[in-house]
Amino acid sequence: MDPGPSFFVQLELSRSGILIKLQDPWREKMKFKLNVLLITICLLPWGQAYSTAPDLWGVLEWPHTETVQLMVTPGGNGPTFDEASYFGGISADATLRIQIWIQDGSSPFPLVGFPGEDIWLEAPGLVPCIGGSSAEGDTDTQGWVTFINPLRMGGWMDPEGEPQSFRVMLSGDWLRDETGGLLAPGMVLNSPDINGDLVIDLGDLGLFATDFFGAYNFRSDFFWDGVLNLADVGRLAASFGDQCP
Ligand SMILES: [Ca+2]
Ligand SMILES: [Ca+2]
Repeated sequence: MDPGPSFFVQLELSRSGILIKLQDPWREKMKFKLNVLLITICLLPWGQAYSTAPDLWGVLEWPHTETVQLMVTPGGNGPTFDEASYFGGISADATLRIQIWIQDGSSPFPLVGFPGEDIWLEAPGLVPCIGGSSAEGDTDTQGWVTFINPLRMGGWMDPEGEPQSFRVMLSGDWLRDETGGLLAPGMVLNSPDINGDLVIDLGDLGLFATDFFGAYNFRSDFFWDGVLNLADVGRLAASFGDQCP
């Protein structure tokens, strides 16, 4: 009785992938076609695995131990990062430098030329214009990006809210450091666009008046000193009418 064709399957592990050999001693033609297909699959390099799921991590240069406040506006007419302040209106250079690394086996190397538009800052309560909180340039030859120019955003963060809620994002995921910790500069942001509709107008003036004549609220404390007075009124007035470019 004819036992029919029998197949052998052989697996080989190599740097270029897993080689699967299917052998059929009776059907040489089919074996050839299968081998062409399988060898084509095997030629895909291992390295392509991280092009879809890269192991990226970052380093945040952040020397501050106190929380830093930064006022933002939709039109980008707020202070620069190096004009930020600690509580009390004390000047603080909050220039944000971030270095991004890619892990290839045991040896990491800087992620060079990564698009700045895919690196951004976000927190609950903040509303960016399109691209308004992204890094302006791509990562440099050492993997660094810098945030120094005004963000284009409205809304506000609650300083009493979740710690580390102001985070660095990379392609939609939280960027973490080598040990898995969040990259979260200790900053709180507010904006004369209090209601976060990306234009500073009478709607915001009404909310500001509510805080000014009522209970203190951080959202209106643009000159961050715990009181609402002419310094805050001045910042609101200076940005009235501001909107996304
Ligand atoms: Ca508004
Ligand atoms: Ca104030």
